[in-house]
Amino acid sequence: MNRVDIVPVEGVHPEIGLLLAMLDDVTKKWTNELGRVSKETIVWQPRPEAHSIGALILHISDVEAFWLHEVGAGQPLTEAHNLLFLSEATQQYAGRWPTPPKRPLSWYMPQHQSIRERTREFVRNLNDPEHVGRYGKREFTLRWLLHHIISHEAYHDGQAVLLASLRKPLSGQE
Ligand code: NI
Repeated sequence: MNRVDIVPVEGVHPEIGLLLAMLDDVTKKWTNELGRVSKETIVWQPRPEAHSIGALILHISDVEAFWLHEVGAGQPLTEAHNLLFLSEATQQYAGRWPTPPKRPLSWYMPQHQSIRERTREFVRNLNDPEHVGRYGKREFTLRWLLHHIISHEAYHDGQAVLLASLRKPLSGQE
């Protein structure tokens, strides 16, 4: 019998290790499922101001940096970060998504990876699920912040995979 498990990252608090392992597992699954997509597919929006794969990758990364780097680790995001990740141009609750840069996936994924590397560093250093970050009038535990980023990425990654599938020709058709 093969056992299926999620193996916590070692060398940190067990809850932190489990959440870090879950976060990387989510990323691995959707990036595998997305596969290779062209620049044209990355910037494609099914209607004006709609989601695109490119804007979704930037948004997933940006939200991770906001909650874990700024709120969790107390490292404010820079203006350069906000411009690169289209933070202000992305108005997801108003249903407005910007047209992302026409760049290959080999440009987009390292943006996500660089955010993830800083996340790992910050979270490993904090290494306390009860650590509290403040935003507005609320306090957020590091445990909740990691949970939130895992579910946020899982929520948006399926949208990126769906957009890629909408661009593929139906089988038997050109
Ligand atoms: Ni979002």
